[in-house]
Amino acid sequence: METRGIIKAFPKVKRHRPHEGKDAPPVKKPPSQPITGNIFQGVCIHIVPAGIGNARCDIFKQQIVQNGGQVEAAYSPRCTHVVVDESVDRERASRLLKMETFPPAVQLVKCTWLSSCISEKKLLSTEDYRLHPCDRPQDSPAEEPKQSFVSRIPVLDEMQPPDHKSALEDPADVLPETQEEPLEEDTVSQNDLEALISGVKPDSAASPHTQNLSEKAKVLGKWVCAQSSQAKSQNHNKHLTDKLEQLAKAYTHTGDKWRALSYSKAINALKSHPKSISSYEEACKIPGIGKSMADKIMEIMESGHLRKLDNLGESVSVLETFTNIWGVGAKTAQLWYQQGFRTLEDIRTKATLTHTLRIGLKHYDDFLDRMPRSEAAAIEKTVREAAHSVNPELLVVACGSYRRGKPTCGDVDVLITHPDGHSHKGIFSKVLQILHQSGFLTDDLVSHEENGEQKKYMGVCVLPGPGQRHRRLDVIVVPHDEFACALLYFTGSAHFNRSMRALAKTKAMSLSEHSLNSGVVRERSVKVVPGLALSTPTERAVFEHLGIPYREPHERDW
Ligand code: 8GT
Ligand code: MN
Ligand code: MN
Repeated sequence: METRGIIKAFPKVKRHRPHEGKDAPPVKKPPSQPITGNIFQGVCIHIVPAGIGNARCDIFKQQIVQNGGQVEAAYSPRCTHVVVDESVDRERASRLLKMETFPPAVQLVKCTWLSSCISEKKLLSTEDYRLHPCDRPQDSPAEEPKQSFVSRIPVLDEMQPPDHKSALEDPADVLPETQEEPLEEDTVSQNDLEALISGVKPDSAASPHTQNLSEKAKVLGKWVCAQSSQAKSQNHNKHLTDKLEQLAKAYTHTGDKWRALSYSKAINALKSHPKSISSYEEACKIPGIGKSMADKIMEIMESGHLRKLDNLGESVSVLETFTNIWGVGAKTAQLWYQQGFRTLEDIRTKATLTHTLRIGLKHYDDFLDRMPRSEAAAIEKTVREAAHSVNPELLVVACGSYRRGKPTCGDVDVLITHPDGHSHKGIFSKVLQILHQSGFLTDDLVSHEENGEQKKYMGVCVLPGPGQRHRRLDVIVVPHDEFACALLYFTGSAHFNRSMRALAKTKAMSLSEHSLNSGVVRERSVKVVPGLALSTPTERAVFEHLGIPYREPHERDW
């Protein structure tokens, strides 16, 4: 059996990594063991049960009292704090409490403040949790002020406090019975959401197709990479997912990654649900769908519409226009928005542009247009012929969405290797030179990225003949002993890959585009022992090492 040594760290280009380089916002939930102390000393709290639920209210009350605080069954002048569900805005709080105004001394806060105090074992400032007069309800689009979505936009996510997620959490996430979810390969925050489950709940009565699974299969049922994405090909809830996808997209453009990921998790769950959702209760039972999401589902079911979509405001479409430029992320788009830019013309004439962004702008329309498979095949063939003119033994494979069998492709991802293990060396620039000389490659975005022993090119190509559009092309050259892992990585989907890496992590393994290592030691999610590479001559070997059934590329389209 072949083993290899330590794998080098490698740079990543434009990989979508929420909160890169920052501590993940902590997931807050009340501790399972009751804690005692005095964190609520001198504090008198009234909890408005609406939306929180009696069971959860009782737990909160118990924890307040056990920690030296007082609980008032109804609002009284003794109250220092009034706690409401995430879904309740100030207006609704007034109605529930039958009070026009609140004395300034009383703090009207969301219940995440309470759960955060309990989990952090200290009385936290209410600043980030307070309900302001114009506050936006988290769960009640019906009551949402028109401005609210827009008002968040100018805030760069990098500027937000590390625990800003707390105010955004789905209430379901802080329920005591919330289960720990499998963790990501290299981050422990928002990616966790994505790494997870398709919505196939192993022990769910609502999922008859999972009822007879063995224990092992039940555990695997949590993992996207252990499921065939075909499960969602028969989407029984398209009327719901179409609307939610629009909202998820808006959150992506505004840089609200946490919400965007929550939505993407719920959308996957709905798509793979075996039937059309017919009730609020049914929606709530699906893992990945909390109360606020279930409310939105109900709104679409009942009205055929999601009012939140009407209130997105100008900034969302402007940010979308900007992030659609290749190389522009939410951060740059927000910066431009703050600088007063509103159109592509503004960007062309007023923004400071790098070489890459100029190319992105130049081919703006072409890059947005997904190409048919046949065109992707013609592009792959062009690259293959150039490679074979250098060395006819080179293996050339189109990966990405093309290999997953998608009818259209956003770009073409071509992987090149040589079976003898060394003749891949030196071919990278030769192949690209041929493609440049023939006029096939028109612009370089990243002309040469080294990633360990792998080399990557990102650029723009055009097929010969009239009326052809410019297309994005990625070319990757890898050593043959990394071929299977590279193939897996570049085939994706990105969501599938995250799931597989997360699964590897639970087995003291580590999966990258280079190798699958075992015997990995992590301390607080940081790799301290890189382990040794396992033999992975084929993609199938990777699945086997991980103990999951092999999935064909078209089954990896999560
Ligand atoms: P597409 O049709 O939109 O191109 O869909 P795709 O083919 O699945 O996406 P891609 O962005 O071309 O990425 C293909 C694979 O390459 C992904 O599965 C991912 O693992 C890997 N990958 C990179 N670089 C990047 C990157 O910068 N962003 C993303 N999202 N994935 C990347 O190698
Ligand atoms: Mn692609
Ligand atoms: Mn690509």
